[in-house]
Parts: sequence; structure tokens; C-alpha cells
Amino acid sequence: MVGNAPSSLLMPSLTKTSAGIKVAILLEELKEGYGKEYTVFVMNGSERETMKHWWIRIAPGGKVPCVIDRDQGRYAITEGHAILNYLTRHYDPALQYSFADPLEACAAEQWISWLHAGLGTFVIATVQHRPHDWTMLEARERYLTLITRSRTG
Ligand SMILES: N[C@@H](CCC(=O)N[C@@H](CS)C(=O)NCC(=O)O)C(=O)O
Repeated sequence: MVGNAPSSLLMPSLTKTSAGIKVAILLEELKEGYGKEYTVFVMNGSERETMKHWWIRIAPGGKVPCVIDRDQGRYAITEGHAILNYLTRHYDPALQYSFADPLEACAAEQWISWLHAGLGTFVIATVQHRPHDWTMLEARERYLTLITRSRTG
């Protein structure tokens, strides 16, 4: 499906993803404002697709959101904040959804950083939202894997 998608921007996603909403909104705005098409493909959350090797090679943190830009050699961007910056830098030339003024840009970045708050969303997703299908051992393992990755780049 990915190979046949008509648009250059691909957004792999899960059916339920609070972290992906901001990216979905911007993609929709870019479509509305510039006619920039995108394609969503939904991964199987119950199969733990985000833990699989093929996905970790695309997104080393094992999470969505992610956007793959086929116009840039299938460049994959992960982490919501970075994705929003990437999309506006590349696909918002008239600054409809971003700012030229450094102070306005900084104000927007502060709010996006706050929203992004990676460690907070990680802890919530791992420890609070999954008490029924994750054991603490699995949560601990995922957390340690991410910490190791963050140290080794
Ligand atoms: N810091 C990340 C957090 C991403 C995140 O927590 N994604 C969740 C969905 S809301 C996810 O991919 N969960 C799947 C998993 O952990 O296997 C961002 O905001 O982009």
C-alpha cells in the first residue's frame, strides 16, 4: 500500500493516537492551504506493530507520529515537534501556519514543546494507560530501551 500511495507525504499511524493529532491537523491544513496531498496508513496496534523491527528501523523510538517524505528520498521524521517544524519549513512557503517573526515563532515553539513533553506522554502511555495489557516488566523494559537509545543516539 505504501508503495502505491499517490502522495509524497505518508503518515503511518495507529487508530488511537493523541500524539498524532497535531500532525494530522497540520497535514490537513497544508492540503487545504496548498493542495499538498498526504496518505495515512494505519498500523495494527494490537499486533504491537510499533515494536517490530521494520518499524524501529524507520522510527527508532518505536512510536507514532511519523511522516515519511518520498520527495526527500523517503526521509522519515519522528517526534511531533520535529515533524511540525519540518512540514512548515518545507511546505508552508506563504507562512500560513508558521511565523517569520522570531518572537512569534518562539511563542509557537514554547507551546508545541509543552504539548510534546515527550517524557510525560511516555510515562502516561506506558504506566497509566496500559495496566491491563502490559506487565510492569514490559513497561520497564520499554523504558530502559528508550533510555539506552537516547544515550547512544
Ligand atoms: N514524544 C512523542 C510521543 C509519541 C507517543 O507517545 N506515541 C504513542 C501514541 S500516542 C505511540 O506511538 N504508542 C505506541 C507504542 O508505544 O507502542 C511525540 O509527541 O511525538
